[in-house]
Parts: sequence; structure tokens; C-alpha cells
Amino acid sequence: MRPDLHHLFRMDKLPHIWCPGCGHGIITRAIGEAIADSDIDLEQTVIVSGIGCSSRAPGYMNFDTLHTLHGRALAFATGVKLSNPQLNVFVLTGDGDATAIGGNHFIHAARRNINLNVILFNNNIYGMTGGQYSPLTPTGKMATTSPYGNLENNFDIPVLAIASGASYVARGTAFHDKLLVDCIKEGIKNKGFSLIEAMSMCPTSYGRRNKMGTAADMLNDLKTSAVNINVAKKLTPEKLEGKFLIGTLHHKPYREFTEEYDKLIDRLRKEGD
Ligand SMILES: Cc1ncc(C[n+]2csc(CCOP(=O)(O)OP(=O)(O)O)c2C)c(N)n1
Ligand code: SF4
Repeated sequence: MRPDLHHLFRMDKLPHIWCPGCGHGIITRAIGEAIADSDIDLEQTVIVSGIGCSSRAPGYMNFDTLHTLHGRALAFATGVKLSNPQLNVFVLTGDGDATAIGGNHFIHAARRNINLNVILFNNNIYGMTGGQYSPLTPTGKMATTSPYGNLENNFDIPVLAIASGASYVARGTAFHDKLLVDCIKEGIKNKGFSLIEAMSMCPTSYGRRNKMGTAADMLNDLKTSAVNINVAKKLTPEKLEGKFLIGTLHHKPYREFTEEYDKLIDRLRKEGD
């Protein structure tokens, strides 16, 4: 880790709980790097999470942090942002946390275009509880709750976020960590709901069950399965078969919820005078 990032982390809380080879540490470091490189006031920054291995990340970050309830990170973050819109609010969440139990909070926070920076750690599984499938587990993959292969279709989370109203949507991976840092920085600049899907790996609860080899093999899978959106524009659909896109997938700023809320309060105050 860059020495200039040390003050952003609670070094006294180490060692962390993550298994050897877990991708969540790389993503947490990338978030720290993006925050350090952005011109934001650290004293005015709050990091909120739900419950899960990914949601433990704020516990290692030296900010005002909230470790809340499974699936409710966005509900708490919405409250924090509305109570003080000047705050920079980050939400660190897992695929289960954000898209299963927290799925409704996710689509409605995106629909409001409330100015939150959401980093969704997608390891395709419920890691913390031992490997149940989530809405982001690909069809056919093994989980404790799908021992013959997952029958369900998985969400493409950027597509869901865009359709719901998010104004900035991007995807990075634990392998493409520099790109991930850039996407998070862009998300911070966006005044509205920013969703950055960070593809992670869980060798313990997902890789082992799906015979994906070592953590290094899983990292290599992320490398070979991802295609930068700028490169993808020049490729045929056949070449993109089985791949996923990374980079900025959508950026369309429009009216932001807390600003509209403040305008309404001002208007009502004036009308009351
Ligand atoms: C209301 C509630 N339901 C279920 C749980 C159990 N639980 C804790 S973490 C978790 C899944 C976490 O998965 P994910 O959000 O994908 O994060 P990961 O551990 O994979 O990083 C579940 C189901 C809980 N803590 N609270
Ligand atoms: S169970 Fe999976 S997600 Fe949780 S710490 Fe271990 S490798 Fe990471």
C-alpha cells in the first residue's frame, strides 16, 4: 500500500478477517486510493456498510463509519445524506447485501439519484455465511443452496442501476485495480447516485465449490473475462461472448435528490414569509 494512504486506514484493527486470496482487500485499498486522490474533506466523509465480508471494510477505514444491518446500508446512507447533504457519503456493500435483501433500497436510491458513492463488491456469492447463491451468482454455478447448479438468472447490476436511474455507473475488478480507482474517482465527482461494481473473488465459498483453482487463477479469470468498454466497441458480438465490460458504462448527470429537497424547503419557507 502507498505510504500516503496509511492514515486512511485503522492500522490498529489489523489483521483483517478476510481469507488469504480474498479480493475484498484489493478493493478496499482502491477505495482508499480514490479518496486520497480526490479533493474531498476527509472530516466530512462518512462510510456506511451493511453486513457481510465486504461490509467489514469500513471497520478498517479511518473515517466516521457506520456498520449497519444486512441489506440496509443504503437506507442508513440515505438518512445520513439527507440529514447533512454537505457530507460525502460512501456505501460499501456486497452482492447479497445490495441486490437480495437490499434490492429495493438499491433501485429506489438509484431512482432518486441521491448523491451517494456506492461500491458494490461482487464476489458472486454470500461469502460470510458460507456460500449461498445471490442474485449475482451466474446461472449454473454451484452454491450451498444450489448443489446441482444455480437455476436462476443473474442480474447484470450496471444494467439494473442504469434502468433504475443511477447517473454514473461503472465496473472494475480486483485485477484491474487502477481502472477501479479511476472509476471510483469519477463516481465521487458525479453529483448523483454513483454505482461502481467491483468484481471480487471469494476463493473460500465460491471458487473452491466451483473448482476455479487458486486465488491467483481466479484473479487471472477476472483479467481474461473483462473487456474495456472502449475496446469492446470495436469487437463483434461473437468475440464478446462470455465476457463482461469494464470502465465507465454510463454517465448522465441530472437533478439530484438532496438539492431538490433543499430547493423545496427554501420555496416553502419563502411562501410562509
Ligand atoms: C437480516 C439478516 N439476514 C441474514 C443475515 C445473515 N447474513 C450475514 S452476511 C450475509 C451475506 C453476505 O453476502 P454478501 O453481501 O454478498 O457479502 P460477502 O460476504 O460475500 O462479501 C447474510 C445472509 C443477517 N446478518 N441479517
Ligand atoms: S469467505 Fe470469501 S468473501 Fe469472505 S473473506 Fe473469505 S474469501 Fe473473502
